[in-house]
Amino acid sequence: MRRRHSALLAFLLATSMLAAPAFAQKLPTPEELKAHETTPGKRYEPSLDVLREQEMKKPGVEEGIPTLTDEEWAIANTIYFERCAGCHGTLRKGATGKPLTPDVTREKGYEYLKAFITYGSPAGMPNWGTSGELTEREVDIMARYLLNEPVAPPEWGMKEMRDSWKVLVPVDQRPTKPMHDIDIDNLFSVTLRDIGEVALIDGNTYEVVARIKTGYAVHISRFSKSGRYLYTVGRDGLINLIDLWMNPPQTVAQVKIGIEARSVDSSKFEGWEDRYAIAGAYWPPHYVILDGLTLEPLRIESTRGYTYDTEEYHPEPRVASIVSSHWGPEFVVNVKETGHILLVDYSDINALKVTKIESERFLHDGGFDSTKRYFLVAANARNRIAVVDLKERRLVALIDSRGDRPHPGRGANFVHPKYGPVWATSHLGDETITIIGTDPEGHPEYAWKVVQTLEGQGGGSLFVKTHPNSRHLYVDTPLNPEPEISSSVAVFDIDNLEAGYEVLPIGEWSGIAEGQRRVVHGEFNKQGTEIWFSVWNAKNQESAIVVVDDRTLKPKKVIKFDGLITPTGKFNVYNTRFDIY
Ligand code: DHE
Repeated sequence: MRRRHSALLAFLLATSMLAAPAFAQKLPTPEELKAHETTPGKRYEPSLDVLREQEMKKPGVEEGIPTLTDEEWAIANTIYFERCAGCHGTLRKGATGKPLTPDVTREKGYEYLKAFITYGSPAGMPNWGTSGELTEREVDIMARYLLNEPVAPPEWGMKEMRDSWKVLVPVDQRPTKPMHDIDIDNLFSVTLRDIGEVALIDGNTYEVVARIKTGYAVHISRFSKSGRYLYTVGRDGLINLIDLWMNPPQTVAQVKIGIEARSVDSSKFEGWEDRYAIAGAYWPPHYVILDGLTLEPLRIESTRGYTYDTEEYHPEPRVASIVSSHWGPEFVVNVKETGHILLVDYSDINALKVTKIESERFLHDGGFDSTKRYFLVAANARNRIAVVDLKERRLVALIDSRGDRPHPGRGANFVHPKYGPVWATSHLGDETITIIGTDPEGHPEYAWKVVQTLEGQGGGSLFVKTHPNSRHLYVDTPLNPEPEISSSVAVFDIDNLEAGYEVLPIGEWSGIAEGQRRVVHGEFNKQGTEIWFSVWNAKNQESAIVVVDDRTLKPKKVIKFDGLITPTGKFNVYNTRFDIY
């Protein structure tokens, strides 16, 4: 313990956090140690756990630079891509975190790096050592790793994509009508994260219709405008095209569009329904336009370029959320690190027109307002919401979200009794739920302003949800450190928001006693009468989906089946297809 404290003192002095030399005589107080702890919200950064599996060549020996054995090198790469690259960048050139290139790290030196990794910093670096997440040996390995030259992960271009592309059932061999009588519009595609599958569950009978092998840890499911096709994206960049007309529904095409990916969608503008798909990658930093019916990769566009504000070159701007405009033949592509919202016109992909809208850095997730004319996206590390008008194709507002790290998912649209149509988001870092006016015509005085904030159960929220047929606003908190909060959701009565929230103990309702029981991602059925929540436990523990009756706020059904492992996102065909949320 004493050794740790003296290393911390050296570190605090080196980082000028302690000004008075007299203070250096004392050991840090518990409050000072506490200030270096990092909240769960700040840990919610990309984990590049597919890149961590790539073999990356060890750099050559350099005089005066500590070396690593092959075993240590492999450990360091795994840790770096899993825990560090999200903030410091795949190439160590910086993202939300500082650059860790050798010119920087060698100047700081081994002792400094070791202390920094051990204790973290109030600016957001987690205290990996004192939290027990990294052992002393691992901290030592990481400090030496950072003194060495960074590795460059492989690129993934058209050749690799085409080599990975498979059409399993050609278009002319697919059915011409649905081959079953399932209510396709009320199906839910449920991510079974850690086993690389989605389960299709019938929203009327709660029966599992199919379990389909997909990429690893499917991040989202999106449906074609016709409702026939389901597109999934794995973290490993594998896109599956699933034909819901087949009996049972099955994958008809696949392509791997990159090494780390999170987003996919398909063309929705009138006349272009189901024609194209688009997928965005974290690594390599690019988006790809695909044939909507076969997934043939047609066009790759890099996002490498300059930040919107300081115009510095960024070598790896990740593609975050993508939505498909209903107002024109355009995809809306959000580029995280440079802060550009791209409107990619797909009407002629051989002469691609891209409108580059400057907004804010660190764009992440977002959704439409109720008219679908406006798209609202969180620049989460900047606590702002950018609003784009897809009719006039311009930025209309940048709004301070009034909380720490907005995380809307797609957000929640409802008609507020006083402010008219509004959109809501919760936050990762605190309990704030922010409500923004979205009706410039009917309620111009409230449009693009924060009209109200509510207090939810606490930080660690990922998703809010409601439905046009519901008068409830649901707020999850799966990343909250308190088990009672992470295993329950808060629900507000939209007609009486001031009354505060009611807590739904979803984890308890699931009947599961063991594990962390994180309750995540509410999704309504087609009718808007039920909302489904995942009870997300560890891979070796029992998980469940709890269906809540929206009218009574009581549990209606607990879905469990063999293989219901790590359920996370759930996507109802009808609501996702028409962007109803
Ligand atoms: Fe997500 C949406 C990225 C962690 C479940 N997540 C998104 C989107 C992005 C993203 C860019 C928007 C996609 C779109 O609309 O096109 N998510 C990231 C990350 O970078 C992050 C922080 C860390 C990582 O390495 O992935 C992350 N996400 C998580 C989780 O830990 C969750 C809970 C479980 C998991 O799969 O890892 C999770 N993210 C989701 C879900 C959505 C999502 C369910 C879709 C919400 C919706 O309703 O549309």
